[in-house]
Amino acid sequence: MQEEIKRNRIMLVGRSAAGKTTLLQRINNEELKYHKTQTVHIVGNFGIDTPGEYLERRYFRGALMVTSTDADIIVLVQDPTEGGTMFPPNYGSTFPKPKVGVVTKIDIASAEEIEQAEKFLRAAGADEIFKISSVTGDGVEELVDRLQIL
Ligand SMILES: Nc1nc2c(ncn2[C@@H]2O[C@H](COP(=O)(O)OP(=O)(O)OP(=O)(O)O)[C@@H](O)[C@H]2O)c(=O)[nH]1
Ligand SMILES: [Mg+2]
Repeated sequence: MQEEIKRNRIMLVGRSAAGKTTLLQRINNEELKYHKTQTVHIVGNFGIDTPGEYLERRYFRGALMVTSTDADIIVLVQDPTEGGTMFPPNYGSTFPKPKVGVVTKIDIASAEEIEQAEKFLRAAGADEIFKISSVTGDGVEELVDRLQIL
């Protein structure tokens, strides 16, 4: 008998333009196409995409908490070219779930920017960090393996 492997569901959190939707498109083998995320939406049977505003505005933080109950892993998404972070220190502790940090856009970021982004994610409470480019696909396979979503 074949053993059923449990597949995880992930919720992506990060500021506007961090690269959440594009990463989900890449994982789901969709054409990379920019559209602003206006509300929570489900991608495939594995991804919960959220709008950047849910992190940026205090008013929406409760919505993220509620949405996260359906997720097995919280993915904190950081754009290294942002020049700062929207994640408060220890932000991840609001979610009693494993937290994986993802540095996006490594195809256009400098080594220093990537290193700084990693520090932001560690400070936010990411247990592990992956560095990826949704454009070139670098690092995406390793991330997907770790998340056990496909
Ligand atoms: N060069 C490069 N650009 C990227 C990468 N990932 C995303 N982008 C670009 O960054 C912009 C924003 O990406 P989105 O994926 O829409 O960002 P988001 O986090 O979903 O933003 P909201 O929906 O506003 O919360 C788009 O123009 C993408 O093409 C990447 O890995 N490399
Ligand atoms: Mg989006």
